[in-house]
Amino acid sequence: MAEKKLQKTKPPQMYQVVMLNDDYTPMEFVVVVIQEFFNKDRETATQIMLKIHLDGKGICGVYSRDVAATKVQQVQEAARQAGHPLQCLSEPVE
Ligand code: TYC
Repeated sequence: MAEKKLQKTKPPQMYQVVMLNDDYTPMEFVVVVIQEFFNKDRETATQIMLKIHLDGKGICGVYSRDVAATKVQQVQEAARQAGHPLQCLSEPVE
């Protein structure tokens, strides 16, 4: 009889998009970026921005690897176009 393997499918690894504080990017720009690319309302975006400002970094959202990489690119491009040094990265959760 053919060997039967139990097929276990693990949920995919998720990635958190982390934004870093700096001394130059305006708070308002960060709030707008978080609203626009991470689909947060203004109040939530402001809370996340203030957390980054105070703690040095903060999580803007958790996504599959490709989506997280796209978010990072979108933030980097928006910051570059506006001439701000805002930095953002994605890393595996846990
Ligand atoms: N620290 C910046 C300021 O005082 C604001 C800021 C917040 C910058 C969050 C980047 O990811 C950031 N203007």
